[in-house]
Amino acid sequence: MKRRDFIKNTGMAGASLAATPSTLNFASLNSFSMMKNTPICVATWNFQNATKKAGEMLSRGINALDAVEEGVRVEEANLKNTTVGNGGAPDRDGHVTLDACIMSPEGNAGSVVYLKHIAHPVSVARKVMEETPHVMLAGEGALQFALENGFEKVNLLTEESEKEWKKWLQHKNYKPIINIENHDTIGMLCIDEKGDIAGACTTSGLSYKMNGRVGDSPIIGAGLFLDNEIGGAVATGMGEAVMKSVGSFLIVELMRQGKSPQEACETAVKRIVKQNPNYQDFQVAFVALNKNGEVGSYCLHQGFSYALYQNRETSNNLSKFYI
Ligand code: SD4
Repeated sequence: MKRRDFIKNTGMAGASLAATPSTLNFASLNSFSMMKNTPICVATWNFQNATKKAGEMLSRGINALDAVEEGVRVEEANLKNTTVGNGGAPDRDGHVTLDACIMSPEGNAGSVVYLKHIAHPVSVARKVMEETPHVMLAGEGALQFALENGFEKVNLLTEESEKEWKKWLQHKNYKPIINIENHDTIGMLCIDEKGDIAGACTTSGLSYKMNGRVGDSPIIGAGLFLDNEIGGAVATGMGEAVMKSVGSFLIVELMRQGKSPQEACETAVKRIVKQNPNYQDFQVAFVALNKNGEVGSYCLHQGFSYALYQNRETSNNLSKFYI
């Protein structure tokens, strides 16, 4: 008998087993198989166009990995979103450089950092995952790989973003404080009809960042992490704080130990507060989804929301916050 069949056949009996790490997984899977509210797609911020796209694909029976890639591509293509993909704000020297990553239910991962001229970095990350022996490609090499794989070279700096950058150049006030107004990174988690989880995260990073700066979003464990037996987490906000706490990995490991997605997100934000005396000055936010389809979210400053597709409907949901 296959493990999955065994799990199905044991029904709720498995859920009452003592909560050792290995039996926890059985418990999660058991209750998942009894759930009615999948598929689910959740994303940072009010990106309902993206969750709708991915959610509707999931509702048609498409797998989580394909859905999550297509979902975040909606924001990569959105020229009005100045922190993701095409139309993203440049660094202080005028280069638009993109970071993205993707993870599959099998635990595979692909990532690109400091990628220029390519409108859909998440799809390049997926190719890295599927067609190379590596996890991450950076800069020139990532661009070369993208072009060799048929991605089109485009100018990502829109007239609007260039205008804003030129305004910024007049005072060059470089204090990469992230607040509610200039957040827009999309991190997304999908759980498909089979109960498999995939995730992606894509951004142009902090506006007017130093040339060469890479944030948390393409770093597996920081901007995104998932374990198909437990759940997943995504981050947005000040990447440096998320990287120093390996936030998404932390949340998945806390869920493995039995915390709910909500409790795990709260613990991760409080860890960041403890590590950063200047926590008043920046925003971080996490969204997590467990194998049972439970969603949690927590942010440092009030104002973060997440988009959710569930029961074939999309909604915007205000996150709980620390201050
Ligand atoms: C970064 N975490 O590069 C990203 C920024 C972000 O909405 O989330 N912006 O640090």
